[in-house]
Amino acid sequence: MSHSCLPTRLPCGSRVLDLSRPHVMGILNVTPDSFSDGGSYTQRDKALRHAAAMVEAGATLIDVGGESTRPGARSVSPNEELERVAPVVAAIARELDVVISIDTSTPAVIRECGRLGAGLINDVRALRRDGALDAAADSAMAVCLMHMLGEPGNMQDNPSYGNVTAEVEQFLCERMEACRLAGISAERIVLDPGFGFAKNLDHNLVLFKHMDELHRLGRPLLVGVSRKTMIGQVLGRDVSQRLYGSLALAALAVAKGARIIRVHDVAETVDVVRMIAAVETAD
Ligand code: PT1
Repeated sequence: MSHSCLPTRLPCGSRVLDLSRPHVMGILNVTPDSFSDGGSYTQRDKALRHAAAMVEAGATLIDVGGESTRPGARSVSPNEELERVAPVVAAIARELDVVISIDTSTPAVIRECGRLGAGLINDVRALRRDGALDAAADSAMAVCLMHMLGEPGNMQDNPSYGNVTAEVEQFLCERMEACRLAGISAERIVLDPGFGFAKNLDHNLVLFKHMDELHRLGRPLLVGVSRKTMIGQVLGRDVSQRLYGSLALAALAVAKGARIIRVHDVAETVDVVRMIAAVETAD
């Protein structure tokens, strides 16, 4: 299926995302640093101001994450995760005109954030945790199903594929079927190849090149490559020097039909995406 015949309307709780054009999702991490003030007013206010700046810069989704899922990250308890993200989700829902995405695999977090006004469940585990399918089915939120094998703690230990694109497609197809059986309609689903999740550099590059094949599944694609190791490996750049590499991949992902691009550098990516959209909608 070519991406030109993909659905253009994604229901996200009480909001609808118009996918006839590509969107930029801004990353909002609410994982406390070493000077931990998790759950404090300062942390909440800082997160809200960062979210507001990203919306001002053109982000139409904000992805709120309270558990790091980068390679090697450790997991946090559901209560700790909820204490971090719930106040931030509530504040964004109150103050900003934006779809709130919640980067979580935890059923209690899915349920509470849905109640607080979140519009999309962004689950790197594709609703495989116990109770996650039911929590999603009981909500009206959209769902992003991402490909990963194993857990963030061990996923980069020698990942191996015969045909990475075919295996990612098969996995996503199976998770869509699990959603269907749980009562989550296909109209709510977005798919993500999961760059940097259980994939080495070659896997990431081949999968990126062929990601348009995933459109056979009939659902919009979300892509997250911002500042990732694959860019550092190709360019020999430290994480602070990966903006141009990230923008190149954002442009290429949109050219291949991806509809949501998850990034740290919102203003820069919005220019890239708007320029491509202007050309693609010309006639
Ligand atoms: C992603 C994603 C995500 N990435 C979605 N959610 C992260 N839907 C968190 C590295 O190689 O791509 N899609 N949530 C961040 N995870 C990583 C993974 C960060 C790998 C960095 C790397 O550097």
